[in-house]
Amino acid sequence: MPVNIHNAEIVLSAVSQAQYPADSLPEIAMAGRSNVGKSSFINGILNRKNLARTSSKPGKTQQLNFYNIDDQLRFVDVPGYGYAKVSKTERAKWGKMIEEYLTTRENLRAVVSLVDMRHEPTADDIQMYEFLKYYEIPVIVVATKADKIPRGKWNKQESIIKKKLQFDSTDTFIAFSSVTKEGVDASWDAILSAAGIS
Ligand SMILES: Nc1nc2c(ncn2[C@@H]2O[C@H](COP(=O)(O)OP(=O)(O)OP(=O)(O)O)[C@@H](O)[C@H]2O)c(=O)[nH]1
Ligand SMILES: [Mg+2]
Repeated sequence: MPVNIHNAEIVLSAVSQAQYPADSLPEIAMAGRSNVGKSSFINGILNRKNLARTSSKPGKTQQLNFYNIDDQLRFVDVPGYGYAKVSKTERAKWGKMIEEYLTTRENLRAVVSLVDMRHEPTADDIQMYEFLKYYEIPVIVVATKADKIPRGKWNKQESIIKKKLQFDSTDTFIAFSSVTKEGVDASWDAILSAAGIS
């Protein structure tokens, strides 16, 4: 492993461009529906319990949280979309914050787009994927909570998700579980390759 995962820490939280870190480290952002497991994914691949705050209540992550990984790359934990109990104003603020980051950030190398492996992608999931394709941002689709469905159904779920998303075969698809750690190695391979670290 070319990065030391024990050397990971939060750098800062930001709501707008002026607050982003100023250097040129490659960044990988985690996007997905609220409660899909973005923060758990970060903790899972870093083998940490609570570096990124998680919660069974949706809406836990409210700002862009930047994590420094061994001074070689950064993870950006993005607040989740599709949470019904937020006001229109809040939703518009979220939209602006994430759109600004995704469309202007030169450090961004790929987005880990997380979807729940148990279900068909939601309209929001599809919209996010289309948005990333439109801006030609490489995508790593991570299907979370794989531990909650029997292994025998994984292939079928993968097909359903890919079909719904109109999955581009140049992107990577990974079945993941933060409980069993399934998919950790594949995730690192995809992330390091996108970040240009070998
Ligand atoms: N069984 C199982 N539960 C998971 C998995 N990943 C996340 N969870 C649970 O799902 C809930 C939400 O996880 P978070 O990581 O906080 O989700 P998030 O996407 O960061 O949510 P927001 O910050 O609200 O956008 C928590 O109760 C987690 O324990 C997984 O792979 N398997
Ligand atoms: Mg979160």
